[in-house]
Amino acid sequence: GGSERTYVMVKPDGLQQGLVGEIISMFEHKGFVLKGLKLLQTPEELAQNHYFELKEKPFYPKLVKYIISGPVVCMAWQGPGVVASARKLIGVTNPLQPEPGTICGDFGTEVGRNVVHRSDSPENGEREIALWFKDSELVEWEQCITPWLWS
Ligand code: DAT
Ligand code: MG
Repeated sequence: GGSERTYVMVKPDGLQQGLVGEIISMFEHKGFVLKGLKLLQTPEELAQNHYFELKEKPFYPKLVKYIISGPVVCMAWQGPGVVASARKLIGVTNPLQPEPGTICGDFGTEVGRNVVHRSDSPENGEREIALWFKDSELVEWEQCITPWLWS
């Protein structure tokens, strides 16, 4: 429904490539509502917690090291179908199988440098937003254009 939320995070390589503005614009232009936004140097424990499902994978240590290698930009976006839309707009996980016109397809290089994270399900969206944001960092507000964008 309209209150669906996803967690989007520009990864350290995305910041180095100057893609923060472009990624924010993409979600704004699609009529989604920004509910949380911050620049963060990620504590190692938070990175480990975010990727806990991948703990046993051989690439896990490298993945955690990469996420804490520089600042990230954390965002919570809300709107109808935002989880699936974010997956489509950002593209598949592996930039070596690029989907043209997506952030990951156009700007990512390899699976370990894929520019931006997006939640893979509404459940993980809520889990990740709760993990990366304090309640006080999530803002309740109404975007006045919403009734014109969504019927
Ligand atoms: P997604 O973020 O699309 O849900 P995932 O949960 O499978 O994908 O993986 C999370 C991150 O882990 C992904 O952004 C990059 C890294 N990763 C996944 N598979 C990998 C692999 N085979 N080698 C290196 N890194 C990998
Ligand atoms: Mg995943």
